[in-house]
Amino acid sequence: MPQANRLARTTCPYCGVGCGVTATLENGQLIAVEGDREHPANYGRLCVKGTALHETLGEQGRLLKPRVDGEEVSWEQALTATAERLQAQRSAHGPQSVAAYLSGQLLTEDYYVANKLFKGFLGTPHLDTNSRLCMASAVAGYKRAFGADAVPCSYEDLEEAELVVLVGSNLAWNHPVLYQRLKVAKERNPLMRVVVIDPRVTDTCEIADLYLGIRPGSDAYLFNGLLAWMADHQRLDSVYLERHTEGLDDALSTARHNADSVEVVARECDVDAERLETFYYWFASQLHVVTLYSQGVNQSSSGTDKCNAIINCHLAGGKIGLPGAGPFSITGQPNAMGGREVGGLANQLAAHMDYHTPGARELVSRFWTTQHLTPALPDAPGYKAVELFDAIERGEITALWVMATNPAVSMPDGEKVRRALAKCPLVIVSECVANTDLLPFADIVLPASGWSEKDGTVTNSERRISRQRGMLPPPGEAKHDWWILCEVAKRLGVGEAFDYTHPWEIFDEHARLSGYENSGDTQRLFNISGLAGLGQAAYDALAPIQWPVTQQASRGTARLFEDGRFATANGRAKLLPITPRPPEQPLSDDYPLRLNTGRVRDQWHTMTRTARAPRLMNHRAEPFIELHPDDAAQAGLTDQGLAKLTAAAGEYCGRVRVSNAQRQGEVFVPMHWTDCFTKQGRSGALIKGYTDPLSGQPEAKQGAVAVSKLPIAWQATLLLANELDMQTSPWRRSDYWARIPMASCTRWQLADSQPVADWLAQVEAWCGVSASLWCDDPATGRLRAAGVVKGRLRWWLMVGPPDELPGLAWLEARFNDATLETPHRRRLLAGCDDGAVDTGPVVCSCHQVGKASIVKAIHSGDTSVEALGARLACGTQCGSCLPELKAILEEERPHARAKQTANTEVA
Ligand SMILES: Nc1nc2c(c(=O)[nH]1)N[C@H]1C(S)=C(S)[C@@H](COP(=O)(O)OP(=O)(O)OC[C@H]3O[C@@H](n4cnc5c(=O)[nH]c(N)nc54)[C@H](O)[C@@H]3O)O[C@H]1N2
Ligand SMILES: Nc1nc2c(c(=O)[nH]1)N[C@H]1C(S)=C(S)[C@@H](COP(=O)(O)OP(=O)(O)OC[C@H]3O[C@@H](n4cnc5c(=O)[nH]c(N)nc54)[C@H](O)[C@@H]3O)O[C@H]1N2
Ligand code: SF4
Ligand SMILES: [Mo]
Repeated sequence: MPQANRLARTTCPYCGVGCGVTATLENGQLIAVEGDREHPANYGRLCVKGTALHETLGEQGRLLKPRVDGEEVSWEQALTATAERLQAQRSAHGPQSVAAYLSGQLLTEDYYVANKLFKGFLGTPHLDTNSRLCMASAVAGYKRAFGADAVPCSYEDLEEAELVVLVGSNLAWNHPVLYQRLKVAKERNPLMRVVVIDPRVTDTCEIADLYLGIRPGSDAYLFNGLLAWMADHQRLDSVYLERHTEGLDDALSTARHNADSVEVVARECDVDAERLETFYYWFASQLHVVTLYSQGVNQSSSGTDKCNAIINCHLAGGKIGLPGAGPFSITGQPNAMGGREVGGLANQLAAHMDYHTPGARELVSRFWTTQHLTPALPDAPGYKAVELFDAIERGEITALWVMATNPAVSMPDGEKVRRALAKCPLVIVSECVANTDLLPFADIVLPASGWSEKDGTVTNSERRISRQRGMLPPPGEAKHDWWILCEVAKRLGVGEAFDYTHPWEIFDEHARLSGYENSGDTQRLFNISGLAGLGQAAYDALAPIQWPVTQQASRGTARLFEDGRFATANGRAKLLPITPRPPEQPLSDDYPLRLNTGRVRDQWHTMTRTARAPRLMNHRAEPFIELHPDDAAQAGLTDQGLAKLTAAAGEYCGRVRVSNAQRQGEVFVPMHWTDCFTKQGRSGALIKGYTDPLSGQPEAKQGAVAVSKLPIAWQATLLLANELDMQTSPWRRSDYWARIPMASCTRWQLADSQPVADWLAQVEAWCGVSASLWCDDPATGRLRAAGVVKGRLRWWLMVGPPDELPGLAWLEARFNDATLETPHRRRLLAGCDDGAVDTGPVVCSCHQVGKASIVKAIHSGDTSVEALGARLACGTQCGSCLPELKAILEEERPHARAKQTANTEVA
């Protein structure tokens, strides 16, 4: 008998906005998701990644069984091997030879247990996290200024601000729901202004009143200049500075030294002086200013300084601790904040205490009862991510446990990291999916449960703790990360400290530690002791709440520092003297272009989950290289051609996107593609491992590369029935390939420098199925062919550039036909139904609306996104494509008008 639908509330596992999700479960399956209307992060909204969550689930492609040395084994064998081999490395090389590399995508409970096991009981400080690549500079900046890693703001502050400054943040794509909230607030408050500071014109600029397309890496000049300007124009809040801060004189004189006039700053930042001064004027004359910053600031060899340059300006103007004001570092991962809270960075201990916090080491030892252990809790920080992999390469660290991250892709100096992984005697990987670039390096593979299966908490960008709830059983033998860690702890002989039976017990311990001997003075700000002792039922029912949560603040805390007291020893916030530094990766004759890397709207990091939802592959299907028309022309590149980037550390191939959104001399590549999806498209291979000296965060936004045309003799598109899509696919030997999973087949884009003499023989050799129908044009080298076996379409091939492809939906559907009907069979080479129109590349992922349909609607009179939405439904669900719709409108309107005028004239 079918069970009735059940609704469950949980939290989205992607970005740091931390949206509440309501999931519909039917017959043990999660069949739909929508935004939780009561969740204070999103009030019912979801972005396109969130709305596709249920399409990423299912057993296929998941890791189902543990493996040791490539063999599937029982959990008992896997856990024993993990414990024994870790122990063996420790005995042979000492506790500090063992390391863990964690992730902001673990739940707080998983994270807490890992940190406690490695630092507390294995006695190694070498436990770091991918948040090092992400938030480390923001953390270091806050700690220097406020004495604690404390995000002062709430999302509401963005809505209440009069001026919102977005620095190095493509909010429209990367925190889409927050962007939507900001956009609505701006529509409601016509006085609100938005400034975007980013070398690239991004979709976020859609709502910008002012855009500053600065030279990459020059942000510190810009904010130093602002501080000096405020001082020169009597816009400092001297009362606030006097009462609540220190360090102004130093900060100001340093700022004046290197950014003493608008002209100097305009030159350093390569922006128009008048526009720059407009920004200064706006910032200085508003009290309610939020500066929201992200990876364009953090991922820099001077990221911490840039964060402080921003914070300086807020302190100097007293624009903090008020509604609608503050320096707001927006977090990337769903639980980067939770990881910081448990102490998951190598320079932290636990509960926001670090090695320099007086008495912290003794306190944590007492709490964990590790005082009498040898080795004891480490007394100095461990290696930060880049140093960690260097230490592995040196042979100093010999055992590494990686959880929920993929350093083989996301670390800078990718080839070096891979060498280190290959060399490391023991690599343990906890992972959900069966295919990643990291798994081939693993000696022990542990299948982990994933979103919808795991149970625990995450903290979003505004310090709000929400529950992720387990709704489905993990597939195969996959287990929860905390459980795996506890079982290994038992086999290492420290089981009594890890005898948890449910995540609520772990959360409870974490909450108690945060309040343990915490006198409540502001120095240990991270305090959620108000959430201790919940018990399982209250934990399960926990409603989203912002820390600190204490007896005095039992309903959480929306905003910090309202009383002007900071978490420093003397309670004062610090302004810091900032000397701007250029990027470490030098441009040269060999590598003359500045490389920028980042995200695309519909993919999440290494695509292990988002590529499982075919509609998310449509927006950007292949790795790409975006560059300015002049640079393209100089290198002889055309839009949609193929090109290669070369850097000192490695190479990258992708499809060319010629774009005016890029500054001249700069290229942008996405960070998402891996060896699972393309031949050579890992951005990490191009970046050197230079880091910020304070935070250890790598300079992922400022590489140096050269671009050249990829020499090719042909391009082809091969669609394959999924059964024929093999790991060893021989077409992978082509100079370029990109694999694009679709709903009922797999698409491959291929290109090579060697001509193919006989395509029909070639494709038969590749697929083992000969061509049933084909047509070719020897004059142009174009060919279309298809292989049909017993009435079923097995493959479809087009030799020619991909811009000649028909829309692929019709062809894709043919792979589902049990027997191809004659009319369909006849249309196979055309690739579409008779008279069918090509809808073009997908712009709106939610409703799968293509560009050609949009252009057609504009030409027939639609002049606004609303009109397009009414006609085609595009942009009416998550809204992420609205900026792109607007851009197409801008582009097409003149043509449409011309056409309409012409029509009128004819009439
Ligand atoms: N769709 C999607 N959303 C995501 C993610 C994802 O993978 N996909 N990942 C999540 C994670 S973990 C993170 S950390 C966030 C990141 O969110 P963002 O920080 O918004 O993402 P990025 O695209 O890496 O970089 C932001 C912008 O910085 C700009 N930039 C580069 N150099 C400079 C510079 O020198 N100065 C300034 N001012 N700007 C510069 C880039 O051009 C880019 O537009 O996104 C989160 N959200
Ligand atoms: N060039 C360049 N490099 C970058 C960046 C950039 O902008 N440019 N950005 C950096 C930033 S900000 C970030 S955050 C990183 C992100 O980079 P990564 O962390 O390496 O990327 P993900 O794909 O998110 O990796 C998460 C892995 O964990 C698995 N997983 C998911 N959930 C679970 C779970 O619950 N348990 C376990 N055990 N596994 C799980 C996923 O399948 C996936 O393989 O990349 C960094 N690298
Ligand atoms: S905005 Fe972020 S948290 Fe919200 S639905 Fe999208 S990816 Fe998930
Ligand atoms: Mo991140």
